[in-house]
Amino acid sequence: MPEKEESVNASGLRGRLRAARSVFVLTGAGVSAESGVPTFRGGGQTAVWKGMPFDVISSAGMVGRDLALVWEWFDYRRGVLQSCRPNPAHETIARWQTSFPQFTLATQNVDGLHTEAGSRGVLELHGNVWRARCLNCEGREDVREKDASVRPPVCRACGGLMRPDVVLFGEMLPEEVWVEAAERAATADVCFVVGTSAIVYPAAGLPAAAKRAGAFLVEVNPEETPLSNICDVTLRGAAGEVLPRLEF
Ligand code: BJW
Ligand code: ZN
Repeated sequence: MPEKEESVNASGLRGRLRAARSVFVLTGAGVSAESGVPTFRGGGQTAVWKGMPFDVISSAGMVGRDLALVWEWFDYRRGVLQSCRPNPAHETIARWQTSFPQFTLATQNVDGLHTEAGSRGVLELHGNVWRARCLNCEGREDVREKDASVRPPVCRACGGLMRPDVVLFGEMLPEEVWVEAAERAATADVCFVVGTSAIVYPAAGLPAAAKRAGAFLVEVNPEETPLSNICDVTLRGAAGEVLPRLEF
Protein backbone atom coordinates (compact mmCIF):
# COMPACT_ATOMS: atom_id res chain seq x y z
CA MET A 1 0.00 0.00 0.00
CA PRO A 2 2.08 2.94 -1.22
CA GLU A 3 -0.06 5.57 0.56
CA LYS A 4 0.56 4.04 3.93
CA GLU A 5 4.28 3.71 3.18
CA GLU A 6 4.40 7.38 2.21
CA SER A 7 2.60 8.47 5.34
CA VAL A 8 4.96 6.37 7.46
CA ASN A 9 7.88 8.07 5.72
CA ALA A 10 6.36 11.51 6.03
CA SER A 11 5.62 11.03 9.71
CA GLY A 12 9.27 10.42 10.44
CA LEU A 13 8.53 7.02 11.92
CA ARG A 14 11.02 5.21 9.73
CA GLY A 15 13.83 7.53 10.77
CA ARG A 16 12.82 7.28 14.41
CA LEU A 17 12.91 3.49 14.23
CA ARG A 18 16.28 3.43 12.48
CA ALA A 19 17.76 5.62 15.20
CA ALA A 20 15.90 4.04 18.12
CA ARG A 21 17.96 2.56 20.94
CA SER A 22 14.98 1.53 23.02
CA VAL A 23 11.56 0.46 21.78
CA PHE A 24 8.60 -0.28 24.01
CA VAL A 25 5.48 -2.05 22.75
CA LEU A 26 2.18 -2.29 24.64
CA THR A 27 -0.36 -4.69 23.18
CA GLY A 28 -4.00 -5.49 23.90
CA ALA A 29 -6.69 -7.88 22.76
CA GLY A 30 -6.73 -6.44 19.22
CA VAL A 31 -3.32 -7.96 18.49
CA SER A 32 -4.85 -11.43 18.93
CA ALA A 33 -8.12 -10.64 17.12
CA GLU A 34 -6.81 -11.97 13.81
CA SER A 35 -5.87 -15.21 15.60
CA GLY A 36 -9.56 -15.67 16.43
CA VAL A 37 -9.36 -14.54 20.07
CA PRO A 38 -12.44 -12.43 20.89
CA THR A 39 -11.72 -8.90 22.11
CA PHE A 40 -13.41 -7.63 25.27
CA ARG A 41 -14.96 -4.51 23.84
CA GLY A 42 -15.91 -4.12 20.24
CA GLY A 43 -18.72 -2.84 18.10
CA GLY A 44 -20.11 -0.98 21.10
CA GLN A 45 -20.55 -4.25 23.00
CA THR A 46 -18.71 -5.93 25.83
CA ALA A 47 -18.20 -9.67 25.98
CA VAL A 48 -21.02 -11.48 27.74
CA TRP A 49 -20.95 -15.07 29.01
CA LYS A 50 -24.00 -16.83 30.49
CA GLY A 51 -25.73 -13.45 30.65
CA MET A 52 -22.94 -11.85 32.68
CA PRO A 53 -20.72 -9.06 31.32
CA PHE A 54 -17.07 -10.15 31.45
CA ASP A 55 -16.16 -7.43 33.93
CA VAL A 56 -18.56 -8.98 36.46
CA ILE A 57 -17.03 -12.47 36.14
CA SER A 58 -13.44 -11.23 35.72
CA SER A 59 -13.52 -9.39 39.02
CA ALA A 60 -11.84 -9.83 42.38
CA GLY A 61 -15.23 -10.07 44.07
CA MET A 62 -16.25 -13.09 41.99
CA VAL A 63 -13.21 -15.12 43.15
CA GLY A 64 -14.51 -14.74 46.70
CA ARG A 65 -18.15 -15.34 45.81
CA ASP A 66 -17.97 -18.18 43.30
CA LEU A 67 -14.51 -19.57 42.49
CA ALA A 68 -16.03 -22.55 40.65
CA LEU A 69 -17.84 -20.18 38.28
CA VAL A 70 -14.61 -18.27 37.67
CA TRP A 71 -12.94 -21.58 36.71
CA GLU A 72 -15.84 -22.43 34.40
CA TRP A 73 -15.40 -19.07 32.64
CA PHE A 74 -11.66 -19.51 32.22
CA ASP A 75 -12.03 -23.17 31.13
CA TYR A 76 -14.39 -21.86 28.45
CA ARG A 77 -11.85 -19.18 27.46
CA ARG A 78 -9.01 -21.75 27.25
CA GLY A 79 -11.29 -23.91 25.11
CA VAL A 80 -11.57 -21.03 22.63
CA LEU A 81 -7.81 -20.38 22.77
CA GLN A 82 -6.88 -23.98 22.14
CA SER A 83 -7.32 -23.59 18.38
CA CYS A 84 -5.79 -20.07 18.17
CA ARG A 85 -2.28 -19.62 16.81
CA PRO A 86 -0.09 -16.47 16.62
CA ASN A 87 -0.74 -14.20 13.64
CA PRO A 88 1.62 -11.97 11.59
CA ALA A 89 1.35 -9.21 14.23
CA HIS A 90 2.71 -11.48 16.99
CA GLU A 91 5.37 -12.78 14.60
CA THR A 92 6.50 -9.28 13.55
CA ILE A 93 6.74 -8.12 17.17
CA ALA A 94 8.77 -11.24 17.99
CA ARG A 95 11.23 -10.38 15.18
CA TRP A 96 11.62 -6.83 16.51
CA GLN A 97 13.24 -8.07 19.72
CA THR A 98 16.56 -8.44 17.90
CA SER A 99 16.20 -5.24 15.83
CA PHE A 100 16.94 -2.72 18.58
CA PRO A 101 19.58 -2.47 21.34
CA GLN A 102 16.76 -2.60 23.88
CA PHE A 103 13.30 -3.94 23.21
CA THR A 104 10.44 -4.45 25.67
CA LEU A 105 7.10 -6.06 25.03
CA ALA A 106 4.38 -5.51 27.64
CA THR A 107 1.02 -7.11 26.99
CA GLN A 108 -2.37 -6.92 28.63
CA ASN A 109 -3.24 -10.23 26.99
CA VAL A 110 -3.49 -13.42 29.00
CA ASP A 111 -3.45 -15.76 25.98
CA GLY A 112 0.30 -16.51 25.80
CA LEU A 113 0.37 -15.99 22.01
CA HIS A 114 3.32 -13.56 22.06
CA THR A 115 5.50 -16.16 23.73
CA GLU A 116 4.24 -18.83 21.36
CA ALA A 117 5.29 -16.54 18.47
CA GLY A 118 8.85 -16.42 19.86
CA SER A 119 8.86 -13.27 22.02
CA ARG A 120 11.01 -13.70 25.12
CA GLY A 121 10.72 -11.95 28.49
CA VAL A 122 7.18 -10.77 27.74
CA LEU A 123 5.86 -8.55 30.54
CA GLU A 124 2.41 -10.05 31.12
CA LEU A 125 0.67 -7.22 32.96
CA HIS A 126 -2.59 -9.12 33.45
CA GLY A 127 -1.16 -12.61 33.98
CA ASN A 128 -1.63 -15.76 31.93
CA VAL A 129 -4.71 -17.90 31.49
CA TRP A 130 -2.65 -21.09 31.27
CA ARG A 131 -1.34 -20.69 34.83
CA ALA A 132 -3.04 -21.41 38.15
CA ARG A 133 -2.03 -19.73 41.42
CA CYS A 134 -2.52 -21.08 44.94
CA LEU A 135 -4.71 -18.90 47.13
CA ASN A 136 -2.76 -20.14 50.14
CA CYS A 137 0.96 -20.26 49.22
CA GLU A 138 0.98 -18.34 45.89
CA GLY A 139 2.57 -21.37 44.17
CA ARG A 140 2.04 -21.45 40.40
CA GLU A 141 1.28 -24.45 38.19
CA ASP A 142 0.48 -25.05 34.54
CA VAL A 143 -3.28 -25.55 34.27
CA ARG A 144 -2.70 -28.13 31.51
CA GLU A 145 -0.98 -30.36 34.06
CA LYS A 146 -3.96 -30.34 36.43
CA ASP A 147 -6.87 -32.78 36.39
CA ALA A 148 -9.58 -30.89 34.46
CA SER A 149 -12.31 -32.69 36.39
CA VAL A 150 -11.17 -31.13 39.70
CA ARG A 151 -12.37 -27.54 39.95
CA PRO A 152 -11.07 -25.53 41.68
CA PRO A 153 -7.73 -27.33 41.27
CA VAL A 154 -5.72 -28.14 44.38
CA CYS A 155 -2.14 -26.94 44.95
CA ARG A 156 0.53 -29.65 44.64
CA ALA A 157 2.67 -28.01 47.32
CA CYS A 158 0.18 -27.24 50.09
CA GLY A 159 -3.25 -28.59 49.14
CA GLY A 160 -4.74 -25.09 48.97
CA LEU A 161 -7.36 -24.06 46.42
CA MET A 162 -6.05 -22.51 43.23
CA ARG A 163 -7.35 -19.68 41.06
CA PRO A 164 -6.51 -18.58 37.51
CA ASP A 165 -3.26 -16.53 37.60
CA VAL A 166 -4.78 -13.50 35.90
CA VAL A 167 -5.35 -9.95 37.12
CA LEU A 168 -9.04 -9.28 37.59
CA PHE A 169 -10.76 -5.92 38.02
CA GLY A 170 -10.00 -4.47 41.43
CA GLU A 171 -6.73 -6.43 41.77
CA MET A 172 -3.18 -5.12 41.74
CA LEU A 173 -0.89 -5.91 38.83
CA PRO A 174 2.12 -8.16 39.62
CA GLU A 175 4.51 -5.66 41.21
CA GLU A 176 7.79 -6.66 39.57
CA VAL A 177 6.23 -6.87 36.12
CA TRP A 178 4.58 -3.48 36.57
CA VAL A 179 7.74 -1.77 37.84
CA GLU A 180 9.77 -3.09 34.93
CA ALA A 181 7.13 -2.05 32.39
CA ALA A 182 6.91 1.45 33.87
CA GLU A 183 10.72 1.82 33.83
CA ARG A 184 11.04 0.60 30.24
CA ALA A 185 8.20 2.84 29.06
CA ALA A 186 9.87 5.85 30.68
CA THR A 187 13.16 5.25 28.85
CA ALA A 188 11.82 4.36 25.38
CA ASP A 189 12.66 6.33 22.24
CA VAL A 190 9.69 4.87 20.40
CA CYS A 191 6.53 3.46 21.97
CA PHE A 192 3.99 1.41 20.02
CA VAL A 193 0.49 0.91 21.38
CA VAL A 194 -1.19 -1.88 19.46
CA GLY A 195 -4.75 -3.20 19.58
CA THR A 196 -5.92 -1.83 22.89
CA SER A 197 -8.95 0.30 23.71
CA ALA A 198 -6.64 2.01 26.25
CA ILE A 199 -9.26 2.40 28.93
CA VAL A 200 -8.11 -0.12 31.53
CA TYR A 201 -5.65 1.33 34.04
CA PRO A 202 -2.88 1.29 35.05
CA ALA A 203 -1.74 -0.35 31.76
CA ALA A 204 -3.40 2.37 29.67
CA GLY A 205 -1.21 4.96 31.39
CA LEU A 206 2.06 3.50 30.06
CA PRO A 207 2.00 5.07 26.56
CA ALA A 208 1.27 8.53 27.97
CA ALA A 209 4.11 8.09 30.47
CA ALA A 210 6.43 7.11 27.61
CA LYS A 211 5.34 10.16 25.63
CA ARG A 212 5.86 12.49 28.61
CA ALA A 213 9.37 11.10 28.94
CA GLY A 214 10.09 11.92 25.29
CA ALA A 215 9.09 8.84 23.31
CA PHE A 216 7.68 9.01 19.79
CA LEU A 217 4.23 7.46 20.17
CA VAL A 218 2.66 5.25 17.50
CA GLU A 219 -0.80 3.72 17.65
CA VAL A 220 -1.89 0.72 15.56
CA ASN A 221 -5.63 0.23 15.77
CA PRO A 222 -8.52 0.29 13.27
CA GLU A 223 -10.44 2.50 15.73
CA GLU A 224 -9.76 5.74 17.52
CA THR A 225 -8.92 5.45 21.23
CA PRO A 226 -8.50 7.94 24.08
CA LEU A 227 -4.76 7.88 23.30
CA SER A 228 -5.11 8.74 19.62
CA ASN A 229 -4.89 12.49 20.10
CA ILE A 230 -1.51 12.34 21.85
CA CYS A 231 0.03 9.94 19.32
CA ASP A 232 2.65 11.17 16.86
CA VAL A 233 1.45 8.64 14.28
CA THR A 234 -1.78 6.65 14.13
CA LEU A 235 -1.81 3.69 11.77
CA ARG A 236 -5.45 2.79 11.21
CA GLY A 237 -5.73 -0.86 10.33
CA ALA A 238 -5.46 -4.41 11.56
CA ALA A 239 -2.22 -5.13 13.42
CA GLY A 240 -1.60 -8.29 11.38
CA GLU A 241 -1.60 -6.22 8.21
CA VAL A 242 0.00 -2.97 9.38
CA LEU A 243 2.94 -4.29 11.43
CA PRO A 244 4.47 -6.69 8.86
CA ARG A 245 4.48 -3.84 6.32
CA LEU A 246 6.44 -1.44 8.50
CA GLU A 247 9.91 -1.29 7.02
CA PHE A 248 12.76 0.54 8.63
C1 BJW B 1 -7.58 -4.25 16.73
C2 BJW B 1 -7.88 -5.26 15.87
C3 BJW B 1 -6.86 -5.64 15.02
C4 BJW B 1 -9.61 -4.96 17.02
N1 BJW B 1 -5.69 -5.04 15.07
N2 BJW B 1 -6.42 -3.65 16.77
C5 BJW B 1 -11.80 4.67 37.06
C6 BJW B 1 -10.67 5.29 36.56
C7 BJW B 1 -9.45 4.64 36.49
C8 BJW B 1 -9.34 3.32 36.90
C9 BJW B 1 -10.47 2.70 37.40
C10 BJW B 1 -11.66 3.36 37.49
N3 BJW B 1 -12.59 2.50 38.02
C11 BJW B 1 -11.97 1.31 38.23
C12 BJW B 1 -10.69 1.43 37.88
C13 BJW B 1 -9.65 0.38 37.94
C14 BJW B 1 -9.76 -0.61 36.81
C15 BJW B 1 -9.99 0.09 35.47
O1 BJW B 1 -9.07 0.58 34.83
N4 BJW B 1 -11.24 0.15 35.02
C16 BJW B 1 -11.57 0.85 33.78
C17 BJW B 1 -12.49 -0.02 32.94
C18 BJW B 1 -12.17 2.17 34.14
N5 BJW B 1 -8.48 -1.28 36.81
C19 BJW B 1 -8.23 -2.30 37.61
O2 BJW B 1 -9.05 -2.75 38.38
C20 BJW B 1 -6.81 -2.82 37.57
N6 BJW B 1 -6.28 -2.85 38.87
C21 BJW B 1 -6.08 -1.75 39.58
O3 BJW B 1 -6.37 -0.64 39.16
O4 BJW B 1 -5.55 -1.98 40.83
C22 BJW B 1 -5.63 -0.92 41.76
C23 BJW B 1 -6.94 -1.10 42.49
C24 BJW B 1 -7.00 -2.00 43.51
C25 BJW B 1 -8.19 -2.16 44.22
C26 BJW B 1 -9.32 -1.44 43.81
C27 BJW B 1 -9.25 -0.56 42.74
C28 BJW B 1 -8.06 -0.40 42.07
C29 BJW B 1 -6.79 -4.25 37.08
C30 BJW B 1 -7.23 -4.34 35.66
C31 BJW B 1 -7.28 -5.80 35.23
C32 BJW B 1 -7.93 -5.93 33.88
N7 BJW B 1 -8.23 -7.28 33.66
C33 BJW B 1 -8.84 -7.66 32.40
C34 BJW B 1 -9.37 -9.08 32.53
C35 BJW B 1 -8.23 -10.10 32.61
C36 BJW B 1 -8.75 -11.47 32.85
C37 BJW B 1 -9.60 -11.94 31.70
O5 BJW B 1 -9.04 -12.18 30.63
O6 BJW B 1 -10.80 -12.10 31.88
O7 BJW B 1 -7.89 -7.54 31.36
S1 BJW B 1 -10.11 -6.55 31.87
C38 BJW B 1 -9.80 -6.69 30.16
O8 BJW B 1 -9.49 -5.37 29.67
C39 BJW B 1 -8.52 -7.53 30.07
C40 BJW B 1 -7.71 -6.72 29.09
O9 BJW B 1 -6.34 -7.01 29.26
C41 BJW B 1 -8.08 -5.29 29.42
C42 BJW B 1 -7.81 -4.32 28.34
O10 BJW B 1 -8.57 -4.60 27.20
P1 BJW B 1 -7.92 -4.40 25.76
O11 BJW B 1 -6.76 -5.30 25.61
O12 BJW B 1 -7.68 -2.98 25.53
O13 BJW B 1 -9.07 -4.99 24.82
P2 BJW B 1 -10.40 -4.30 24.30
O14 BJW B 1 -11.31 -5.38 23.89
O15 BJW B 1 -10.91 -3.29 25.26
O16 BJW B 1 -9.93 -3.47 23.01
C43 BJW B 1 -9.54 -4.13 21.82
C44 BJW B 1 -8.97 -3.07 20.90
O17 BJW B 1 -8.42 -3.73 19.77
C45 BJW B 1 -10.02 -2.08 20.36
O18 BJW B 1 -9.48 -0.76 20.46
C46 BJW B 1 -10.15 -2.46 18.89
O19 BJW B 1 -10.41 -1.34 18.03
C47 BJW B 1 -8.80 -3.05 18.61
N8 BJW B 1 -8.75 -4.02 17.53
N9 BJW B 1 -9.21 -5.66 16.12
C48 BJW B 1 -5.52 -4.01 15.97
N10 BJW B 1 -7.08 -6.64 14.12
ZN1 ZN C 1 -0.25 -23.81 47.78
